[in-house]
Amino acid sequence: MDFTVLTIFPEMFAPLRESILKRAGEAGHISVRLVNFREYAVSKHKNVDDVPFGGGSGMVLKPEPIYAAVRDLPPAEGRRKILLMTPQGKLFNQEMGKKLARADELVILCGHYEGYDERIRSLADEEISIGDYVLTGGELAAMVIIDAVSRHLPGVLGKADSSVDDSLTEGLLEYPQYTRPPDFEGMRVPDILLSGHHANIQRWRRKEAIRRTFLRRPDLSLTAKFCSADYELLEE
Ligand code: 6GU
Repeated sequence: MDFTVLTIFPEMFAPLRESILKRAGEAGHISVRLVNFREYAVSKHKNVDDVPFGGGSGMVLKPEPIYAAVRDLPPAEGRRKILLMTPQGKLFNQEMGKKLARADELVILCGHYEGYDERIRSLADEEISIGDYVLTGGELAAMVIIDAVSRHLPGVLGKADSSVDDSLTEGLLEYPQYTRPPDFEGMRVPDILLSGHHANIQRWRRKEAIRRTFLRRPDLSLTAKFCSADYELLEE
């Protein structure tokens, strides 16, 4: 997957050069190209924003630099999607991350200031928000998208922790996990996990995942995928 990010703060993307995404880049599973669209500004002072027509506080991103940067992208080599990061976009979730991972190239437009000139929206295939709060800019949101999408690409995660096993792929929260020691300051690991009885452990984990989802995220429990075995499990 080739990510191209249009931003006036390319230095903000340093975190992508750590850990799993660093390895994914080195292995050629992903590439991240940062384009500073200020370089496409035409005015003497390289302005990318201006005051809003009609008045009001704050500045608005001008259309020209972003249009010029998009028009200057190399021709798409496969399926290219252009995403606009905005709190007014569709709320990002696990399923959207999985779908976006089917593209060959994602171009991510990051805004700043109070907003975008409305005409910038016509460049985008999709507008995406990462949650119902306002960030100072789209850069952190873009990194969230890059991370959540990359996890679904072949080779990025090892086989041992494939994204296929993500709890949210089933629409549920994760079951409780424990490691050694079995007794830490009187807090004991549930006996069933020490029993070695694989089938019982699987059932316990499924039940705890359902319980936790129902208690913490009742909204998710309405859309989770349940099977007939789940009903028996919950009647025990
Ligand atoms: Cl994508 N951008 C900004 N600026 N704020 C946000 C957001 C995006 N998603 C949630 N809040």
